[in-house]
Amino acid sequence: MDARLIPLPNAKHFSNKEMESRSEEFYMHIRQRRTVRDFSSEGVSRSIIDNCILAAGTAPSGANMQPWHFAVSGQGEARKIIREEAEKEERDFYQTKASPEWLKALEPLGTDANKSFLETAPFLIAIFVKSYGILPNGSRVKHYYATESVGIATGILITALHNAGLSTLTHTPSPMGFLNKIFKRPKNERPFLLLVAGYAEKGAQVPDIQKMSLGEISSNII
Ligand code: IYR
Repeated sequence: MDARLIPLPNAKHFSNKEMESRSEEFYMHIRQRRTVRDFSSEGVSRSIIDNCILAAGTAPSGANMQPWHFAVSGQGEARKIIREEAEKEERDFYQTKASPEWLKALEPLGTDANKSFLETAPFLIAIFVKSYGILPNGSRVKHYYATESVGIATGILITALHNAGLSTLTHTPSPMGFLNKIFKRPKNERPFLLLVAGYAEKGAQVPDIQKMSLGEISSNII
């Protein structure tokens, strides 16, 4: 047995009453998160984005391999290329690749191949899954549940950005291979999604959609 264990730092024991109000307050806060497509170009400090990435990096991961990478693009020349590459894939998606069923499912969201937000928003965070690690001597380290781990980290990142007061858009151009080239990421990293972050534009509109009720998303057995 080689486990190195320490006492749980900052252990808490809230009363039921406290947890009741904390959980409700958090729900009231997170339910205000909306995916936004109209971004303001107003600047946001990089340190805010860094704090949110640090929060994401606290996510649990298979064997603590932390198989994620967050590549950040501020307002710069790369933006035009990112938009062009993404829109190329998106046109292909909307015009050729997407099944009628998929297009029907997207209809209520009002999305199309125009991705102007990729140039407008102050930050793009390209999230990569490290399929395997590489040691300084070049040998490979196996990663476990890498996709699940990065999904959890991304959820924390979106929550942290919302908590900071920023809006996000989880953008999934497909295929996303071009992100490796633009963000100069190695072969062992696979693009997971492109997160757009910034202030929502004044007067931004969002789809009139609802989240499911507790009874629809949850069940009990005794
Ligand atoms: N990637 C495309 C299409 C798209 C797919 C899903 I699933 C969405 O929830 C929204 C859009 C795009 O970004 O437009």
